[in-house]
Amino acid sequence: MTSRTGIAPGADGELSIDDRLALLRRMLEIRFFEDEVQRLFTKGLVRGTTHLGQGQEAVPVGVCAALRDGDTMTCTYRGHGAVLAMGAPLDEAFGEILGRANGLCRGKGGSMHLTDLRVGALGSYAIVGAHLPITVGAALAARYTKSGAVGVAFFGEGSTNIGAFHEALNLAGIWRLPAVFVCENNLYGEYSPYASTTPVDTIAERAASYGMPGVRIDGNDVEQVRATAIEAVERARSGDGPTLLEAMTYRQVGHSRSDPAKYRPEGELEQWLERDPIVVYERVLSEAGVDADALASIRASAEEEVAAALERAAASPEPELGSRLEDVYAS
Ligand SMILES: Cc1ncc(C[n+]2csc(CCOP(=O)(O)OP(=O)(O)O)c2C)c(N)n1
Ligand SMILES: [Mg+2]
Repeated sequence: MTSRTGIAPGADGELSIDDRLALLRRMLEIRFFEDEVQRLFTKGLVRGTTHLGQGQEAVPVGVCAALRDGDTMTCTYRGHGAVLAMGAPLDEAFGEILGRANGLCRGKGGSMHLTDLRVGALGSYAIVGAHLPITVGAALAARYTKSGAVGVAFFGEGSTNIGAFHEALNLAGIWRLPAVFVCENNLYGEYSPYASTTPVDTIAERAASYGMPGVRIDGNDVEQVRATAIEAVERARSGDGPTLLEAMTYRQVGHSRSDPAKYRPEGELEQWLERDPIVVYERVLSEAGVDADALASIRASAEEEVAAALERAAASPEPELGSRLEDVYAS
């Protein structure tokens, strides 16, 4: 069975060059997708808001490469990368953001609510922390039905100051549920730097309160993310309980929409741009013998695929008026 990124899950051995190129390719698709969303937003074609994650791609791509069919994932409003890393089609993701009928939620959810049950993406949630108990529920369901599935939740470091985080980890810890909690520590919660809101040095150490391992990793190193996620996923699948991963990363853009991120100290962005996960990985692959032409052609074909997906989404009609009463229910 192949993972969500198209490479063998849980393969302990060295990644083949093809596997490594698949990881790079998925990161590039997500990057080009989000660059395009930013352009669409500036042109006034996106209703509502957007929260982009350029610079954080290695976290969802590395983690989802450790998952297999049947596993589930929940994420936040900054979740385009996670949903695409699970394998949601690019054109339907664009369609959702543009409010088109071909959208993942038929155009009713928008950027903050990308969902694709076909690939185990149980939803993107705008309420900070709200999805962690949902992943606990998915993990409990997996235990109850003996499906062998693992539930993953992605969230920011700011979310670990909210009650739902603590309740979710407590329950998952006491019941040793098959869950992996992935904190994308991008150093800011909206406009507040980490140290101004969080009284512990690391998020990983919060795991101790809930009887699970907490591991801090370089979230801009896709292979390190994948390797750590494989261990956590295997631990969960084999009945040994949940893990809290803290992936250190950086959002290269503002919190949302047109936030220019003026609150960041001078030079910080430039330092992190040098550690851009895609640039870093291209260098790793180049040192491993992949030639510059091959890397350039992967870039070009990812860019083309994203452009073609956008064209298909833009050609999709707006939802019919009558569809507003579909997918809603009252009991
Ligand atoms: C319960 C709740 N409180 C406040 C907000 C407003 N809010 C939106 S994003 C955000 C910051 C979250 O930061 P973090 O968890 O670090 O995630 P990041 O945005 O950095 O990915 C806040 C406070 C919200 N959406 N929900
Ligand atoms: Mg944050």
